[in-house]
Amino acid sequence: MAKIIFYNFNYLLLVLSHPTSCASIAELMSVLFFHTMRYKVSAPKDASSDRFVLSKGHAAPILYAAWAEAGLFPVADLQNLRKIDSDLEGHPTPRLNFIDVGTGSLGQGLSVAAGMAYVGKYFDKASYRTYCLLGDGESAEGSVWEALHFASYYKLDNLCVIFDVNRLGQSEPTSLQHDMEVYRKRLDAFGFNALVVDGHDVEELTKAFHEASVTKGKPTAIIAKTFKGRNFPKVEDEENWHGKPLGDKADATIEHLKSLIKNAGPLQLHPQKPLVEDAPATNISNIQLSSPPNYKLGQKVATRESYGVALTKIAENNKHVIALDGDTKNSTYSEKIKKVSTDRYVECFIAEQNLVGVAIGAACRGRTVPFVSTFAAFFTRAFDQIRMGAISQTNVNFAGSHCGVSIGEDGPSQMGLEDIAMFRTIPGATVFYPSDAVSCERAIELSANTKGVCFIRTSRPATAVIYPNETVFQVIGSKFYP
Ligand SMILES: Cc1ncc(C[n+]2csc(CCOP(=O)(O)OP(=O)(O)O)c2C)c(N)n1
Ligand SMILES: *[C@@H]1O[C@H](CO)[C@@H](O)[C@H](O)[C@H]1NC(C)=O
Ligand SMILES: *[C@@H]1O[C@H](CO)[C@@H](O)[C@H](O)[C@H]1NC(C)=O
Ligand SMILES: *[C@@H]1O[C@H](CO)[C@@H](O)[C@H](O)[C@H]1NC(C)=O
Repeated sequence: MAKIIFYNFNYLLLVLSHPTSCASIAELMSVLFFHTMRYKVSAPKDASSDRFVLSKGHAAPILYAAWAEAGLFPVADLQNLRKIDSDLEGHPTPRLNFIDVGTGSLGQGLSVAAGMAYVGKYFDKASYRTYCLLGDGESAEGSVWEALHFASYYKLDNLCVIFDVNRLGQSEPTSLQHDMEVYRKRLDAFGFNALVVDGHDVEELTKAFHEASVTKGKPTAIIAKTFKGRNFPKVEDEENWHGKPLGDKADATIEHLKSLIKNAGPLQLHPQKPLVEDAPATNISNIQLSSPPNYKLGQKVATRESYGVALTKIAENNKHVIALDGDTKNSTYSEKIKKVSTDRYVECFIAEQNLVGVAIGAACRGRTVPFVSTFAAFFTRAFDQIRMGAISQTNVNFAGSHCGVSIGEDGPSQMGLEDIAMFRTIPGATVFYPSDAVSCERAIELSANTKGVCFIRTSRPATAVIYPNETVFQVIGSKFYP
């Protein structure tokens, strides 16, 4: 088990990339990939398979080694790690067919995993589980705690979060080092089934993952005490080895690791349950407004309101359309989707970075068509998540309201002033700035069918309808006032 993967990942990792960050999670990855998780190697993004998000994306080499060991591609291909013509980059991206989302900007993976778990529990209502592995250093990010709060509030018992507490960050020890009790208390307070384990003990890990799978009503956090550079002589638990090749220590380290490999055969403890193929089929193509725009020329309507109207219409047309918002639903009018079904709305509260991450997770594997809304100004604090969304090839639609100075008396803190510039820097993004209710409804319909990040910018004040109901719009270009 643990021994097999050790073998493959070491010979290349000792030379390149982040070997010590991989070594601390060798047993965790082995137990997850060869004992606990259920997935199809023949279809790595199968709808019913368990999900795995490596939030500490710099440990990508061990993830690649795990999939190679599972049989997805030849072990020899691992030699291409970090080569200019290889997709086996230093951090994972969905250019690889077994990766759902890009990670590497730390602190974002858990929001995405929470989005996947929310969809699994409440929309797909399927058996698959979601696993997310984080570094302890990365856990200082506020977005991690936003995601933890979201996961426990929505009782995501199909989510298992693993903290690799290896004591060290990049440039110095982490703030909490190996104070496992502080982690346990915090996660317990956040509503998790919090388990402290020896992260290098395969049997203990097996039991913890089993406990996670039978714990109902709350997510589980496995807080694994580990050592960075585990079993690398004179490197283990030492500072100054983050992201460094082992150089002239590599050969001796590989020999030492080989001497530790004892093949005791497969673990009998809590044998892996078979994959249950119960995720429903989805069809998210050709989404249409359930009825055409219905306005009179000159009628005064705010585009934020016609956003809500259009969202409701496409939600009526396609059951996979969902809305997410951060406590601004009666300003952005996303709350209108509740008229179709209250279930189609996901309240993410005032935590915009997590809001965006959850939407990116919800869009994975084409399970849903998310529309995520807040004031356009507040998307700026999630710029990194949006940027990573583009790297993740996400199809999330962003609706930002209260654009420009026209909101008036509320003042500049509420005004979307940077939003167009921000979304225009996102590779492959489509920016819609509809000028009236008719064009706004069509912009929503178009964005539901447009790949990549879409941004729809809406206004607060009521403005005159200028286009006849039957006007046809398309992506690219603009229309002149008729
Ligand atoms: C948002 C962000 N800040 C900083 C970095 C640079 N960085 C990459 S790895 C790392 C240390 C991570 O420490 P930890 O989470 O403990 O992971 P470990 O490698 O120790 O397993 C840092 C600071 C980053 N990738 N993303
Ligand atoms: C998906 O739905 C669209 C719109 O209803 C329809 O045109 C298309 O044929 C469907 N595709 C499949 C594969 O069922
Ligand atoms: C479209 O516009 C006309 C003229 O403003 C209006 O009378 C009509 O009710 C609108 N609705 C539809 C569906 O045509
Ligand atoms: C939103 O709803 C709350 C609760 O009903 C209400 O107090 C508040 O005024 C509403 N805000 C807007 C902008 O409509």
